[in-house]
Amino acid sequence: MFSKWAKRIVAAAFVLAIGWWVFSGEDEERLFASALTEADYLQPTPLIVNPRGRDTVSLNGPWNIIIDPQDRGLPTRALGLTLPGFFENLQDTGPMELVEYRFDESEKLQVPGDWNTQREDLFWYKERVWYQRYFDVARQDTQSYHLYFGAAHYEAHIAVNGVYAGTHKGGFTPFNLDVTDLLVDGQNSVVVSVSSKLSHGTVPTANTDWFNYGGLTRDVMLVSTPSIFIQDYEVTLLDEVTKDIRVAIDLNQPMRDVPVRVKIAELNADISMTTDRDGHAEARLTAPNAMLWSPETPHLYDVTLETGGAEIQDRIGLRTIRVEGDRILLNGQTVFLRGMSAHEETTTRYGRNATPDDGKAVLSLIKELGGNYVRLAHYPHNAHTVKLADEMGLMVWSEIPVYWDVDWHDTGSLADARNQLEEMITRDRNRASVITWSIGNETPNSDARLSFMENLADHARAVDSTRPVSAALVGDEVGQQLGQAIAVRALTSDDTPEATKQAIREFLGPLNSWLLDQALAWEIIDPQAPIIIELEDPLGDSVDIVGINEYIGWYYAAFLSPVFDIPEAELREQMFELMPNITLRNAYGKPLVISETGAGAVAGRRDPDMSIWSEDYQAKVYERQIEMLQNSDQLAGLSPWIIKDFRSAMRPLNGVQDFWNRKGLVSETGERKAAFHVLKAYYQGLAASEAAQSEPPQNANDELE
Ligand code: GCB
Repeated sequence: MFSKWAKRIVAAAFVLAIGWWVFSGEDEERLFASALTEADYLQPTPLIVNPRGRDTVSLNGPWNIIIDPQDRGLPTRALGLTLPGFFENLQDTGPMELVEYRFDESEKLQVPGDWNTQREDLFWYKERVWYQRYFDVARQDTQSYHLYFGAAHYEAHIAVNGVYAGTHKGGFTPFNLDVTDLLVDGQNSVVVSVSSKLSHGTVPTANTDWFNYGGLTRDVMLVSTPSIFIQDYEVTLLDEVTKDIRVAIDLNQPMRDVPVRVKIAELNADISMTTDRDGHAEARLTAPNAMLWSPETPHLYDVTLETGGAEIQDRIGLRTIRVEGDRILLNGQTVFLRGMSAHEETTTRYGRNATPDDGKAVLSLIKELGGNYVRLAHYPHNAHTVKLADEMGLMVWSEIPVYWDVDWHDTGSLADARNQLEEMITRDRNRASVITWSIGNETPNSDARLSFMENLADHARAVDSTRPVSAALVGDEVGQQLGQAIAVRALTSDDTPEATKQAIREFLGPLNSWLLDQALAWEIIDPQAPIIIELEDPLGDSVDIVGINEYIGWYYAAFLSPVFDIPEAELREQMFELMPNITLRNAYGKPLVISETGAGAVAGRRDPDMSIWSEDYQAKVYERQIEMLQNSDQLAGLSPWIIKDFRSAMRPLNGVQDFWNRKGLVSETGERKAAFHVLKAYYQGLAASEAAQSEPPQNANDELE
């Protein structure tokens, strides 16, 4: 019927059509490239404050998982089609259906919990894991439903009943998604894909001296609210003398004339207010008998907030915190921070803290030391821990993971850091224990970094104007000036071998060497004079509390030894000798907090010869530090590094570290090292003398005696 040529033409057209269908739209794309690009990401809905004080159902427990190191479960584009990937939680319904994954009957992981310590083969795993579980909902039309994640490290994509619902970046802050329209009455399925991979563009980057455990590391819950509800609220003591309190709420929508009631029963406060057109309401009250929160009296008030028949319960402490000159004032009184730094790891489990008890074990160690303060490094810790700090009476430094070198030029990194900062503050602004928001740790000085960090400082103040902003500075000046002091001493000592003097002169270069000689000849430099180390990092000018990380007694010697050609042992000895003569200060007249100092020690290793890694050496560093810090008038507190040995991929030294950073005062299993007792004696002594000073005399005669 058709000619041979006609058949050929039809066949060719058919092949071309198929080819067009297969490759259309894919000129620029890789086969099986993810169809979920950053441009398509749906952002979480604004953060709901205090979900645990509302109507919630826990989604903790075992979740089904699929390990996906090649991201194959993400929606992909192939053959001109967009394939939904594992979000769909597809079930094969017959023997002829090809579905190459299955959540049902898969392996399980506990949520909350990191994957690294739940399965040996996932210990070093950083790529993608898919989580899935079912949950029942008795859906009510009047209610809104929100999936709340305490944290997912680092990036999470979420789908409900097969529909992609949102993405969150940042491994230590909470987020929630409004899933009202996606839920059905009865059984629902949620799928979460979590990737723990960090890169140059993430905050933090992959370069961290701590272990970034992956997965759904904190509580997951379904929060149910009316359609109009209180999204956020603040109860703040404005003045410690008048005891004026500000109560403010924000609805989830800009809606006027919505009645809201706030009760603080113990203060006989029962406030009724109505929202303005922005959905905001606020009121002031004066409570002359209010008891102020402090580490000694960590009193919390039961607060109930109510609108539309839905109640929120919270327990809130009342206190003021501010900086005046180089002092930190809690409730108008100078307070000295007797603290410790802590990572979010405990002695009672390997891995990331997941439960309130985990956090409690860490905070209890700091209480045992006689501490009143904890630096929660280097990222926001679990909400449970901060609540416990409220209850146990520990002041908190809360930090975002802007650590070492993030990409200062990348607007994406800045947006990410700002978002983590805002989520941290929003979550915890009602926690009396939190006295400062830290915008980062050891960020090296440059113009780009300064404008990045100033942006964060401004943002912190815009979100919360009631707390000082801080940062832990790397303190380049410490190493430099210590090196200088050691060089001057060596050059002026008759005991220094000529070869060493030569090495130091070579390091200084001919000009500096000549200048130094002149300065010594004119007695402008006195080799025996006290050493004043002043921090001039310009970031110090932008924050309210200047944190400095200094490791005098531990680092520096190893760096200086090859440069000066002086044996490390000798340099360590010199550091110890110099320490009582060193004064640390900042150029800005602000409160100075030693945000880190310390030394490594293997628990149980004792050595009267003071070799490094012994408990004895670590204890000596603590003793000298305590002595040295008495010289600093600006000193407002300290949080040595660190309460407990913690996991770090950066610490491989076998037989000593074995991937643990050993600067803990206790080992990973809780053995107290000698330095623990040194610091305990110091802190308990300080606490006792503070208590004695603040105690009113029994009667007038007592005072005279
Ligand atoms: C630091 C860092 C901290 C490290 C610590 C150390 O300065 O801020 O993250 O773990 O030193 O052990 O060297």
